[in-house]
Amino acid sequence: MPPTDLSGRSEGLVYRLLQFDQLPSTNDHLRQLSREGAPEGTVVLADHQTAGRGRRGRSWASPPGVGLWFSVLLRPSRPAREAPLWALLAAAAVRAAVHEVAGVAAQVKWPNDVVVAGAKLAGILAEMAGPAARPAVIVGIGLNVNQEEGDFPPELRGRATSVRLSVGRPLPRETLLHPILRHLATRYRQALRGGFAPLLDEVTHHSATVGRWVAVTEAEGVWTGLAVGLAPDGALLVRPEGTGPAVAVYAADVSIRPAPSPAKGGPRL
Ligand code: BTX
Repeated sequence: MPPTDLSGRSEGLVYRLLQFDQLPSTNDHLRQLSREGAPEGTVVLADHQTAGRGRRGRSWASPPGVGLWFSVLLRPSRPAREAPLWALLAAAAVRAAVHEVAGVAAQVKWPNDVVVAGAKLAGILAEMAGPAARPAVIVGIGLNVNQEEGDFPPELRGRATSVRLSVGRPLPRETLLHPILRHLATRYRQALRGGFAPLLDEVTHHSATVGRWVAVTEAEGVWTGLAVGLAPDGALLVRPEGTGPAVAVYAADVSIRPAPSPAKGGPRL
């Protein structure tokens, strides 16, 4: 079935919104449209993804009727930075929108999640596309809106949440879509005009990670430390347990862990 075209303009960014009943992955479909020259602001939304993706080949549960599964094409005029900053930009927009529309007290969990009390409400998959001379960024957003606990696969129960579970009532999904696009456009314009510093301040302020003890899982192994801030390029700065200067963490999984006992003498904020 051809997509429904629900286009509009938000904060100076012209959105061309293509709505599908079902796609394997909105990121993959938008990548194809990007190759064919789709303009900045193209949005691909699917009611259901049959092969929704997270990072590193992980899958993203995207059942019909309950979530917002969509991808936005950006073509930044300044040199495109790597994915972490774009993922943080989208996470900040989702956090602001769910707070504004539904009063959800959400936080940004570095590098690409929005969480409520530690449970995953939304995940972002930001991917670079296109030649270096004309870079494109595909920002995929998966937001759980109306799932009840039993709607999540067993392995996600207790680790995933939805707007409905957070506020105790269902919400029409479209009431969240346009606010997210508006908050995304505001932050995008601001970043292009004046850089990412205000975004990093916002993310730090609403962070579930900065100021917490974390376990950092990298290809080489797992280590623990205190997350002390964000670097200008979006890396997470972690001071290893014991001693030493903060290390910039880029491609890793980070999980929150309890503070070590004082006897171990870890670093302080
Ligand atoms: P991630 O790799 O950080 O997280 C993936 C992990 O999150 C999974 O391994 C699983 O443990 C958990 N998970 C899977 N589905 C859900 C869910 N619905 N709610 C909460 N937790 C879940 C996160 O990757 C990035 C996800 C981006 C998804 C969007 S949807 C639109 C776009 N298209 C696409 O294929 N991906 C993006």
